[in-house]
Amino acid sequence: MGKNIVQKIIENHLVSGRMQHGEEIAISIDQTLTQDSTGTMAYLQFEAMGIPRVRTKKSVAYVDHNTLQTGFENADDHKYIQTVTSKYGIYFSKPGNGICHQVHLERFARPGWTLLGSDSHTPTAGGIGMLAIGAGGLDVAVAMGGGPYYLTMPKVCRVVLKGKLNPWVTAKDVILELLRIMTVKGGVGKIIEYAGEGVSTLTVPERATITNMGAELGATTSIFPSDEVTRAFMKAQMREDEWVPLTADDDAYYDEEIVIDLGKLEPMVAQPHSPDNVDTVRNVGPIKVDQVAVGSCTNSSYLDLMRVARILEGKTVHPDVSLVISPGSKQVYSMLARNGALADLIAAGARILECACGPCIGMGQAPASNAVSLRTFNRNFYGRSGTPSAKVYLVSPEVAAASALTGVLTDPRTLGEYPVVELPETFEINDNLIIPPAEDGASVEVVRGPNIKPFPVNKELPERVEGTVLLKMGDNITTDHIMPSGAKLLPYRSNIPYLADYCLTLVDKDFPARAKSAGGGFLVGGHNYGQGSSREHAALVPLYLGIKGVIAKSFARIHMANLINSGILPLTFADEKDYDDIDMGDALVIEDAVKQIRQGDVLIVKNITKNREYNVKLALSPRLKEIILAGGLLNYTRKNS
Ligand code: MIC
Ligand code: SF4
Repeated sequence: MGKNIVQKIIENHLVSGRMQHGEEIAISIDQTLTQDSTGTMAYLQFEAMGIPRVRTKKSVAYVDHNTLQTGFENADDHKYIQTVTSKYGIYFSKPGNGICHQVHLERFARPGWTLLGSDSHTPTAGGIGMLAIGAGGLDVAVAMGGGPYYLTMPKVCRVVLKGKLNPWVTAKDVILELLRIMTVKGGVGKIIEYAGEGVSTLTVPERATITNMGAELGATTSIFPSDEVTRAFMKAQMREDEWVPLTADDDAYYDEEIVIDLGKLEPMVAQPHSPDNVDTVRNVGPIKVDQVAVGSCTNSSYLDLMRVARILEGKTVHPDVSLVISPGSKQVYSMLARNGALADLIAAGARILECACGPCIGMGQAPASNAVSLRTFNRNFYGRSGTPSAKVYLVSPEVAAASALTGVLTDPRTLGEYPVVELPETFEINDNLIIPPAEDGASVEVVRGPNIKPFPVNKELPERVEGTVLLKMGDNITTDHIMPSGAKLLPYRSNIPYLADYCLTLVDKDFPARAKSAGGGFLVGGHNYGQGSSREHAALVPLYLGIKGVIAKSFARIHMANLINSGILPLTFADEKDYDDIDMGDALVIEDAVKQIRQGDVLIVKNITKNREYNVKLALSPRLKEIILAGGLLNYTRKNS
């Protein structure tokens, strides 16, 4: 039997394990990326590992999240990252150079290679045929040190794209349709591999929009073939020599298949507060819009912004709408400036922000109370915009631009002729904001500001694990619930004690105080607990608050890995009905925890308050169990090195 693309890349990088669904495998990592909001922690952990120089083919540190400098904290973190990366052999992409995923796609991503990034949207590089996976900072630190990345061999789901998109229907609508079909947990344990005649009708940036939001499906990653379209993009980026073809064999096996007829799609919208709450723009109707935001790693490419510029050219944004635009990279930004499109955007009334994540992660541009905000981003989780009462809708740049003009949610097909924008033959190449590391790292002094505080490290798992249930939650709790971000909190990503006072406050504002006075305990969750971001703060902060275990119906992949890396037990109910039985305040105990974990995959949790017992699963590989028993990956690595 032939091989699919995923199997081909994994086989080339396989360090241990068998490529069979459900088995633990380890793969070598060619490149890593970090961004600043997860990077400080990743580099602190890398330093703690005591390795003198990175051992990857290329590692890049981006600064794109914390670029608002309302106090010294963010600038201090930038200094820390710039010096620590110079010392250890990592390229540093300065603030102003753009969003990590957009820049990586333009300048570094390579078909057939592997990339591990401390950001959940790392799969953006799948648009160029790279196996690109998001992970917690500690996993990325290990990969920088030359260690392999361990994962459970996912299923491979083929998404066959038939036909061609109609004018005004875009790559964003393709992935919104897939979210409608699969939901935010439909991709868990899977890699999405795109195929079919429709693939060749999509440019690399359009493919990257699709792989980017595969993160919202919960998928391990998403990938497109590498073909002549890929070659043309890489040529235009002056990187044709790095191109290789990559296709699945004709008789390749897939675990699942979904067919999407591109010609039947129409403009779509994800409604509050979940990326899978999808309907057509037509069905949702002309709701009044207060804010429109174009940008983020999903939709901030040259093509995206040129189309927006063409739509707005010679017109004026509706008086009741605030339109903000953040270009994805310096390359995009300067090309728009040179060809005059930037002037058209400014003239139409757009507020131009720097090329960074910006409003996508709540760094400014919080909407007004109860406002409707249309965004070309990938996440519309509750509270993420900085205004909990705001209603955020996710749309394509075309829908965003059309609606910015009319002041209501608008199907752009009503605008008439679709502006034709071609991929340029050559992009503007100027890597002057990517600073290479020092050749002699030993002489570089790492600068640490006062905002950088030590991070918590767990202890070996005790025989008896006990505590009360400090909070009981429902399905699809996001890492934005567990550890909120935004302009007020992101500056403290290297200060766990400070962040602790905000943990889970979007669910229950009294949680941090309760956890502190109880000295820790358990959390109970529903399905897909921890979906969203790769931020390991969503595990480190609970660890700091003394959380010993989370019992849920199911977990999102990266968050579960982060819990294990922190030595927090990620337990799933063997019988989901037991979820209904547990209440906040119940006292739980796991006796002989170490023995039980070594003996099997099922543990008994006693509910002392109710005098009941529950079976919970901890079905982990022997290596992961050892990590839990050692009190996390750092202790485990120290013990075994
Ligand atoms: C996000 O989109 O939520 C982020 C901010 O990029 C995160 C990383 C973080 O929390 O710092 C992600 O997606 O991993
Ligand atoms: Fe940045 Fe938003 Fe992309 Fe996260 S999703 S990397 S915050 S642009």
